[in-house]
Amino acid sequence: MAKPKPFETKLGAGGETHQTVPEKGEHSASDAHLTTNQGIRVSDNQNSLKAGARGPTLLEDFVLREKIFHFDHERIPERVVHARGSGAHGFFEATDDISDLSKAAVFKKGTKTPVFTRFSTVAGGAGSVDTPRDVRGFAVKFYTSEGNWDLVGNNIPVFFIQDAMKFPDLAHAVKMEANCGYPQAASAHDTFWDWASLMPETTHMLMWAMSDRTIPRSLRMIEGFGVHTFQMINAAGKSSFVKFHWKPKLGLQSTVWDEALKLQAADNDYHRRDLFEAIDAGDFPEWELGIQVFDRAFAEAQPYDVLDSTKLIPEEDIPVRIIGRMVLDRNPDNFFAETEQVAYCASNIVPGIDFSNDPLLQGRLFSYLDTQLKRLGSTNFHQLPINAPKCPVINFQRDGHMQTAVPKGRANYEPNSLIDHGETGGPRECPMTGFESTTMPTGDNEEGDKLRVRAELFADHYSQARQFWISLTDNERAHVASSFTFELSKVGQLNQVPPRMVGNLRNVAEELAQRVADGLGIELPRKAKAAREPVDLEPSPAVSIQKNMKDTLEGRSVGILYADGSDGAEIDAVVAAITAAKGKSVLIAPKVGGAKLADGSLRKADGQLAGTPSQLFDAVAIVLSESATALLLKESAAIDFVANAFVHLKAIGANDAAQPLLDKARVEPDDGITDLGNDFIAAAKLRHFDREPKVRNLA
Ligand code: HDE
Repeated sequence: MAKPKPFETKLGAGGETHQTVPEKGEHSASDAHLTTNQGIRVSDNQNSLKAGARGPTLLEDFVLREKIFHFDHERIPERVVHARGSGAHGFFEATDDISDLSKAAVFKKGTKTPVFTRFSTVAGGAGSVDTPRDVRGFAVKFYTSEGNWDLVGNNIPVFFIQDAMKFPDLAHAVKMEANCGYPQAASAHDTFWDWASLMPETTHMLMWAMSDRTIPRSLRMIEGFGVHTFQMINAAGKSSFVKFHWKPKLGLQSTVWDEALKLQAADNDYHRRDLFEAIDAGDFPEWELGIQVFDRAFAEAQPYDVLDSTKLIPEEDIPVRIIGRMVLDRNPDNFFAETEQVAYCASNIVPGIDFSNDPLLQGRLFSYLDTQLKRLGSTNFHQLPINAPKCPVINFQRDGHMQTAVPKGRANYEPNSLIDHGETGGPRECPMTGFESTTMPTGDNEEGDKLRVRAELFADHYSQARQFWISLTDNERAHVASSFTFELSKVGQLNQVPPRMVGNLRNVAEELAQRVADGLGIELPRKAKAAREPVDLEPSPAVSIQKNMKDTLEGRSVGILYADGSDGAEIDAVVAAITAAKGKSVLIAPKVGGAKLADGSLRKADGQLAGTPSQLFDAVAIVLSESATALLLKESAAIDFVANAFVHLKAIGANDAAQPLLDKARVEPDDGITDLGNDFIAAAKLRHFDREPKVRNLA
């Protein structure tokens, strides 16, 4: 008699179900019929069963009841934070030998590991907009040969709080207000700033949150950070501390605030669409994975605590060593099944990586597993195809809601003598290769006393916030000051909050505090007493976006406005130049169908002017005839198209005939305003921050 086998699942085991609807052209005669979930063919999917043509609907109608029953339960609770997100499949490839640091198979040079990555905003609900001022989640599930590793990070290297105890307070304060249910997806309101101004430890993160990092141009152009200090463990059991970094191949790029606001109006799904369309078109977004590696001696020599998530390690002190790359090359087939049901757990870790004693990380280790039970409704959520490891899963956990596997035999306990362990080995623990928590102490509480305290250096809330401020360009500093001013101006009822916040900012930079106070029209308040006096650190240019931007059109798009009478050759030349520079062209005409060119031919448009404003693009080209220009001078959408491109600091290339439109839009000459030749392509690769003082009061 065959011996019973232990329970084993593989990714996709439950995936190909009878409910899979074939793609077009894949139908066979037998699957071209609708059925109920019990497989019964449906004869009529238009009409419910009634007692007479005008009579009441009958309870007997199991087809109707099943259809509506399923519909009624189609939503699961949205994530309590990070509800709105976009995901994609891809792979991670280890490109460097780091066996001296980690024994994890995922890091073995040349190894390719499938991943599923989900980007998210934090505060808004699942149906909110893509471009609010907000931190972006950057969560990667690595389906490694040794089990799933989830690196659940953000696009900012530090966090608001130091201890998990404060997380529910942070989330409650930032999300829509408890009584009225607004604002959605915005931190600019009373409760957030009330809380933040009372929590000086948020200051460093607030500096990042008020910077252009939180209004990214594209999810393909953000960095990612593991935030906490982690450990890597090599085959000899040696531990090293690491911080994880994702660096986008397309470089960092943000929008300006007015543009981010206008993007919300133009396209709620701007980032989701951008990611999906890029992958669909074969322009696969790519990031390098880097690590900062350090030891205990380094950690102990720093003026901050490496276990404090409100602190970073300047890249100038420990350069980021690149150890691999991630390419996202496949869109999800089904948003719900994959992007919605993916369940990241900060506690998912593999041998060769380990946690640290960061008290924020420690709290996360429980939270994610717990939340998945609420969201997905079952302890068997790991069996969903998007969550299932791609290596064997063998254990004696059984039963539970929606158990989709059918474990065979009597053996559901360990140890047992029911299973033949033979050569293949049995489901026993594996001391040699299994995950072992490192025994190396990582904190300073090696005696193990139970204490509700924070380590001493956690009390420095301002030094790195100050370092961030002095590391930015003048424009970036102006943006931070304006963001604080804007956000605090939205504090409606709590008059004590803006001065309290500005009092905290005086510990960061007097100049910043003064600018915000002036912007708010308040007296400079008393400086808040720092829990620990900040120290002056060297600037860290790595934190600036503008100092690290890439001069490229790759991944960027150019909107080309044309109209009746435009010269086809001129359009073609611009499109060719953009394509050669690896950019994308989008043709926009005043009418939906397109426009009749000078030679009488019709050129189809990709978008109509009124619905395709310039905030959707990185640069614009205006190719018009004199007569079309004259008509467009009376068209506000055309004037806005040019004027917004100008104030959003984008390159504008125009032919001579279009000049009156530029004049009407109050475009002033600078390096970003060109004809349609090569100068335009060079200008289109950049944002023209030098222009900013002309279009915005940067005081
Ligand atoms: Fe999260 N976080 N978090 N978080 N987080 C969640 O898990 C939580 C923290 C992050 O695309 C939730 O599945 C606690 C830091 C991302 O599905 C929840 C604490 C960082 C995502 C949760 C933190 C993050 C989440 C909500 C403090 C950056 C989205 C739904 C102890 C390093 C993942 C869910 C996705 C999601 C709890 C702090 C990043 C409730 C308790 C720090 C990217 O479990």
